[in-house]
Amino acid sequence: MPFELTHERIAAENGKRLKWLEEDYEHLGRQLARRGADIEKLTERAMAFRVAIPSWGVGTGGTRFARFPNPGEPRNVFEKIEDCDVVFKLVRTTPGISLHIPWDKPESAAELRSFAEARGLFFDSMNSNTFEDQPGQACSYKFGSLSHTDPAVRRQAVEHNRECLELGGKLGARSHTVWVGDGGNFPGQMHLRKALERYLDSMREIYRALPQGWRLFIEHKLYEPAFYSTVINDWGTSYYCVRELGERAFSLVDLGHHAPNVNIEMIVARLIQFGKLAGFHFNDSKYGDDDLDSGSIKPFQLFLIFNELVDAELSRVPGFDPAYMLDQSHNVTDPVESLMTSAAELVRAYVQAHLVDREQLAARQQANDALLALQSLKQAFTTDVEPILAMARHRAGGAIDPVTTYRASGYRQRAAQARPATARLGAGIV
Ligand code: LRH
Ligand code: MN
Repeated sequence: MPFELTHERIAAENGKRLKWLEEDYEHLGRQLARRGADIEKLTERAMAFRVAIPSWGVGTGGTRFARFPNPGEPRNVFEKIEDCDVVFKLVRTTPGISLHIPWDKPESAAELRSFAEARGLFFDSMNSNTFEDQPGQACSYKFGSLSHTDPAVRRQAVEHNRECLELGGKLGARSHTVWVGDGGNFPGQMHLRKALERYLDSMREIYRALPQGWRLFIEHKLYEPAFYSTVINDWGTSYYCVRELGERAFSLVDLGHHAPNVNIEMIVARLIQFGKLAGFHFNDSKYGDDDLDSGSIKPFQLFLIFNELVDAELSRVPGFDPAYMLDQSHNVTDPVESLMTSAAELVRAYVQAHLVDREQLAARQQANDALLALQSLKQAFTTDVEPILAMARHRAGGAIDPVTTYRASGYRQRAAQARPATARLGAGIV
């Protein structure tokens, strides 16, 4: 591959910033020590944090109105992995890639697997797609897929999910995420209870096909593409289904899939308590499923979600093993830059959540001292942990300043030369 982001380039850029980082790190270390926190432990936690990259996130996203492709768009799954590799090289927390089928269906699974593993990357959760029709497809998903009234359509959708499991097995994946857009646009269009029954019957077949050691994730969503009723519309319905399916089925929380102002950290606490939290599709939103960059709109909500996750981690909740993934649509930024900064925002929320003095918080909760209980959280959230995040990246061989290093590398410009634009204009999320 002609244009590669070299470790030498990263080291050169780091060299310009290391002295300042060491000063800031040492100063923060003293501040945190006064609060009884060990900066080295926090840096180790930051280095150990992992979040998967969505393959569909390295291309430019769009809306139903338009999509404005970036220069050097990845044109196939291999070029998507090249761009995921750049993100991993610079932030060091994203070795996992979540594929979407058939968008990423390879000629040879073995070739794709070795291409990724040669770069220290692996395949995280698989994602099926029964929300759009493929050329030559026998049955249309216009009126649904796993919950469709026509058993032939349901069979086709189940078969597609089985193919995803089989391909994922060859790629080394260990989980499968099922999101369906099934729903209705008009009252009366669907029988609400029967639709869910049909969906569950289809999911039971998919669950039966789950390879040894795999987990099955159900992703709920309030609305879109259906605008009146959605079969798997909220966490309660998802939770009921994963309980029905069995011990290897879990509920995945996409942050953008809730009505405005829903208390998502409380849904997370419930799913943790019920032992059914699959993990996350992290993003942010102001109104609907906007798929904006994580931490860009509601950073305090992101912190409060990680506060629940860290509390569960520290209290060793049995079976607590959430899968972290980004699921964003980068319509106006360079996707590589958005993925790097979003991955960093997750580590920030995670490290800040580890700064919460949980003994102090528990005492204040026990005493019903509402104001100081909030202060226990706010002190952690308002602590600038950037020196820890940068030092963790540096020690892991990444960039102290990922975006500046990426821009200095000229990767995007060189990608544009090497990847003549074939990207179709038009609309749509990818
Ligand atoms: C649905 C969703 C789902 C993916 C798709 C790309 O809105 O969040 O996770 O399959 O986006
Ligand atoms: Mn999602």
